[in-house]
Order: sequence, then structure tokens, then C-alpha cells
Amino acid sequence: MVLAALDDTIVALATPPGEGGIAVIRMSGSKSSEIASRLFVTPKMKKKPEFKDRYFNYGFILDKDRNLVDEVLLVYMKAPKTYTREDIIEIHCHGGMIPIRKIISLAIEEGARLAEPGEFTKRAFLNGRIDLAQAEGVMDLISSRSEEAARASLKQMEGSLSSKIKEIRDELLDLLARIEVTVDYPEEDIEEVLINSVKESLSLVRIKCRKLLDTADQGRLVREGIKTVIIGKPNVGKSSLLNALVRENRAIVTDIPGTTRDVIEEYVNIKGILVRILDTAGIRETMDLVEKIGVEKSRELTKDADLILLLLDASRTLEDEDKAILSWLKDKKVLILLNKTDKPIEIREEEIRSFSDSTIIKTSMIDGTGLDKVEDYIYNMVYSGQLGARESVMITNNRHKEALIRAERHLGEALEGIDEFMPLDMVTIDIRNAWNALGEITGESLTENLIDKIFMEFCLGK
Ligand SMILES: Nc1nc2c(ncn2[C@@H]2O[C@H](COP(=O)(O)OP(=O)(O)OP(=O)(O)O)[C@@H](O)[C@H]2O)c(=O)[nH]1
Ligand SMILES: [Mg+2]
Repeated sequence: MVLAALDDTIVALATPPGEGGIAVIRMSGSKSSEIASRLFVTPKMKKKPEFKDRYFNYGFILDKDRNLVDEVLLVYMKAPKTYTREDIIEIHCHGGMIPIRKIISLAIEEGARLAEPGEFTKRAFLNGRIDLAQAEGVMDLISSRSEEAARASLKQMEGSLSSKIKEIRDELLDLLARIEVTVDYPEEDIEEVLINSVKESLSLVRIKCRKLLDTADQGRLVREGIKTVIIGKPNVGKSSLLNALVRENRAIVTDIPGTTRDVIEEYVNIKGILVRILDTAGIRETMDLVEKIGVEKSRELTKDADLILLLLDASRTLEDEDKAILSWLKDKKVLILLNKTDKPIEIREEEIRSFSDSTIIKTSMIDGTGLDKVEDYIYNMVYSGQLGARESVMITNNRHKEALIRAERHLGEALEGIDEFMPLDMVTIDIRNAWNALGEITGESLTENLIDKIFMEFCLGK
């Protein structure tokens, strides 16, 4: 990989645009301190030739005609112990569009360049402070919408995935070295022993890749949230369940069957996990066109749901509509809720069991019975009750998943090659491919263009 020239100094607003108490403008590069010293004056209106490392400087920003632009706090952070490993200046000004814009353009007039999206983090990467997976962890932390997503991003930012990948790559490199030595000095008996040990190591590495890949489903749920669809015949309490889970009266609840006509969507945080809940129109045979479209939509939504909450009215016997829904939800991840259990129970669990072996929970939206169990079920869906599962490395990024799939495939091809008695130096091609695919995760084996593309998707000022 070619390192880009990093001799210019970049500037950008690091806080979100809009009005706020303060805004932080950040500069990175060898000229940051020099540029800042030309804009900044102390309360005694003296220019400051030099800033002390990691100290807050109180003063003012003046324009070229020595007009006051804003009252600020300025920090200088000396390279290399900074976010980008370059000299950094942060100007904490008032959070209004005018001072922000003026200060940035003054910095540009003095020789800085407006940063591209993600460029500060890109510099941290190019200067070797963090690898690509860690940089992506930073971005995921910024955009995470639940505690668990933030936790996973933080771990990635700290390098837990990177060190796992490094460990696997080192094993492959070691393997390649072992093969190389014997290919250069071919002796029959060494070859035999070598082939067996290569095979064994390859299988072990492949298992490690697979284990990582197995966490990708969990990773997606943590990152994007669990898409949960509430479904059932009209009037069973679907909208009441949505309201109970989001703890507000979001959806209209009436005793008239067919109240909900369109899909209602809400995000809720259940034990730190993001859950996207969709309340749908009750499913029944209907002549009403609007309702018919709603019913169709409800069915459509169940197709890519992570979890379906099927509500049944416990105070009535199982009806044909319930049976129909139960049959088309076969092979789906369903949690059955027997609702209205505050009333005398008429429904028979054995009858439900002849259609489905999904978990059944008794609930009541009137007194809140069973809601804690529903929440536990959703939480356990992600962490599947495995002890320590929360602590291990998790794949949350599609790019990483895709690279791992390729690495795993190359390792499979290498193993096949050995089984088909291919010469070992041919097998090394597959091993090398796997090693490269894994290197894409940390950024070591990516071209500059692809790296640029990844950072361009990051947000401005980061
Ligand atoms: N007794 C009792 N009544 C409930 C319970 N849950 C909901 N209800 C009542 O049942 C009626 C229908 O509730 P909704 O939440 O609107 O039902 P829905 O499934 O969304 O109905 P549609 O939108 O028409 O499909 C309302 O009168 C609720 O107050 C419960 O657990 N027990
Ligand atoms: Mg409803």
C-alpha cells in the first residue's frame, strides 16, 4: 500500500452543524499550531507565538483586520500522542454558524485545507495508530443506536477483532514458511510429515474463521436491531403490545376489530438491545380494500423478520384465522403470546402444539403479565444464553463478513488441493489468498482506492 502524502494541514468542524453552546473546530497537521497562532490573541490582545502542549488557552479569534470573531478556548496537542499522530489544534468556539464558518475560512486563508469526510480518522490509520477495523469501530460507535451496539463498536475500536485476525494471519504465515522450507529441500519422508501437519493447521485455522463467521448473525442483530413483527387476527391486542413495549400510547387501541390498517413502526431499547417493532393490521379474510392491502403488507413483513410475535386471544378457542396464520408461519422464528389471560382461558395449548412448537408465553396487556418474559426472550435471542458470549469478538460489519467468507473458502480450496495430491507450492496460492482476504479486514491488503472509498463513507469532521 502506498502511503499518501500527509504534509498538508486539514481543518473541519468536529461537532454537528447547527446551533449549540459550543462547537469544536479541529485542525491536524504540522502547520496547525502556526496557523492557530496567527488567528488567536490572549485577553491582553497579544499574539501567542507558541502554545503549551495540552493546555487550554483562553482568548479571542480575530480576523485579518483585527475584528473580533469569537471568544474561544484553544488546545494544542503535540504529535505524536494525538488522534491522528499529527499536531492537533482544537478551537472551542460558540456554536453558531457564523463564528464556525468564519474561523474555518480564516484557517483556510492561513494555509489549512478543508478536511474530507473521515480524513482525521484516515490519518490515524495511515500514520499507523489504528488499523482499518479499528477505524470502522470508531465510526460504528458514533452511529450506534443502542448500548450493546456501542459496546461491540468499542471493543472493535480497541482492537479485539484486529488481534484475532492478526493471530490467524500469523498462523497462516507460519504455515507458508514451513512449506517453503521443504519445497526448497524436497525429501520424501519430510514431505509426508509436512503434509499432515499442514492439513491439521489449515483445518484449525478454518475452524477459527468459521467461529468468527458464526458471530455475524448476532453482530447484525446488535448493530441494526432486531426486526420484530407483531402479527395476529384482529382485536387480539397487537397495538396494545406495541404500546406496552414502547411505554407510550403510540398506536390507536379500540375494541373494534380492524383498527390498525397500516404498519406502525417504533424503535425500542430492550435491555440495551435495539428492537425495531412493527405493529400490523390484523389478519383476516376481508372485503374492505384498504384493510386487504394492510393484511397483504403484514404478510409481506413477516418474510424478512428476525422475530415474529404471534398474538392469540387466550379467552377464545383457536379459530380458523389463527390456524391459517400458524400454518404460514411454519419454519419462521416465532414467539407465541397467549394474550388476554386476565380473562377466563378458553384456548387449549395442545391444539396450538399441533401447529407449532414455538415458545409460548402467557400475557395480559391489561395488567402487564408476561411482558418481562417477552423482553427476556428477545434479549436471549441475541446472546442465546451462552455464558461469556457477550465477551467474545463479534463480526458486526458486512465488509468483514464478506472477507471472512472468502478466506474460509480459500482455506477449503487449500484443503481440497491437499486431498487431491496437488503439489504443496500450488496449495500455497490458496493459503496466500486466504491470508490476503483476512488482511483486507485490518486494511493491510487493500489498495489505496478501496481505503479511500471506505473513509469517504465516514462523516465529516471525523
Ligand atoms: N382483557 C384484555 N383486553 C385486552 C388485552 N389486550 C388488549 N385488550 C383489548 O382488546 C381490544 C383490541 O386491542 P388492540 O390492541 O387494538 O388490538 P389489535 O390486535 O391491535 O387490533 P386490530 O388493530 O384491530 O387488529 C382493546 O379493547 C384492548 O383494550 C388484554 O390483555 N386483556
Ligand atoms: Mg391494532
